[in-house]
Amino acid sequence: MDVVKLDEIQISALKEISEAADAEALETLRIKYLGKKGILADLTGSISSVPNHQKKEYGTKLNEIKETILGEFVQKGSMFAFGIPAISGLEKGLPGNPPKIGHLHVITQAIREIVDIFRPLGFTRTRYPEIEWEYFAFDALNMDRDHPARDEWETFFVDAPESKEYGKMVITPHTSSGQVREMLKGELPIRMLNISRCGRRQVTVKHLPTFFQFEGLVVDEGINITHLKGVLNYFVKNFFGDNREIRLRPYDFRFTEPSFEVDISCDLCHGKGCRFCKEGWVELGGAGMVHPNVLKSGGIDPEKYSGFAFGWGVERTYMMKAGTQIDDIRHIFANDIRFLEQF
Ligand code: FA5
Repeated sequence: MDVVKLDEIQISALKEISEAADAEALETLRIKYLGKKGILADLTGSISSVPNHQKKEYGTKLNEIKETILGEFVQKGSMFAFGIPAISGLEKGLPGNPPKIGHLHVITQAIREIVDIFRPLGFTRTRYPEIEWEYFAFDALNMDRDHPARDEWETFFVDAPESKEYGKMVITPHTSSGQVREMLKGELPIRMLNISRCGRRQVTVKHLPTFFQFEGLVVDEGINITHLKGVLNYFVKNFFGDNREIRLRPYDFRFTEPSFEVDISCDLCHGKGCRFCKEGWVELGGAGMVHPNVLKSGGIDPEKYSGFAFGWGVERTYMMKAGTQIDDIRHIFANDIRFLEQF
């Protein structure tokens, strides 16, 4: 038996298969060629009689023929059974269909970028609970139980037993809840970057019921307002580029004194005013020097130490990056792939 003979067997097998009139005829042919005592089994058995120097070539050829004939049986069988050719895995020359590869959600990308910008300044990323006690969200931040400023946070309350010490359970309305938790760790100096999910009873083009904030907190000896301004400027230049402007507006957060709201010129309308920003500026978040009462809640001596803090919305901050053109914050978590794959 030589290799030329193998070719002839393949030709006649393919011809017979193509002429098979029905499934029964095809099965007879299958037994003839591929059955236990079929032609190909015979040829495999006779390999011992092939001269040694031809054994390798013979074996390879025989395997190829088996594969080809088997493929033809599958195709023809599929035509008889389903009226369509089988999806063949045998066309080795064709390029495959590459699997679709996704990418990180735009907010995950933004969070990673924010962390990377703050890391060289010594900020370490932390994350504090999304379900929080009123105490850390408000009381410890210089807002007593009945203080009217709490209303601004439009808080979701959790239907759970109240704690005598810590009050009601809430969905944390801001990352500032992590400030006193961080101080209570008792490690000074502090350079915290707390990025966590927050919740508020708000839905508009600028507000989501659940969103992310990133909160910086620095506590050390001799920290003053120039450090705060320096860090904010450093972040803004790195995140938005040199050409964007920020402005600080005096504000009255209870946990910082003095306090500011930080605005950035709107990239959608370049400061002219649009449906998103209305007057050319968009609020990114708050900032200020940590109030002495907050340091005291965290067991830190305000005579010796001082600090600054800032808390900004991740989505709002990302939306104000040049060229993102997102004019409604609600698109970000609507999970529409057509929207998300742009970023
Ligand atoms: C605060 O939450 C303060 N804790 C910020 C702060 C931290 C001040 C440290 C001083 C020191 P405010 O409520 O303004 O402040 O929210 C801060 C930012 O979070 C907003 O400017 C906005 O960017 C974002 N934000 C607030 N509510 C929403 C919301 N519902 N949807 C999306 N982003 C929001």
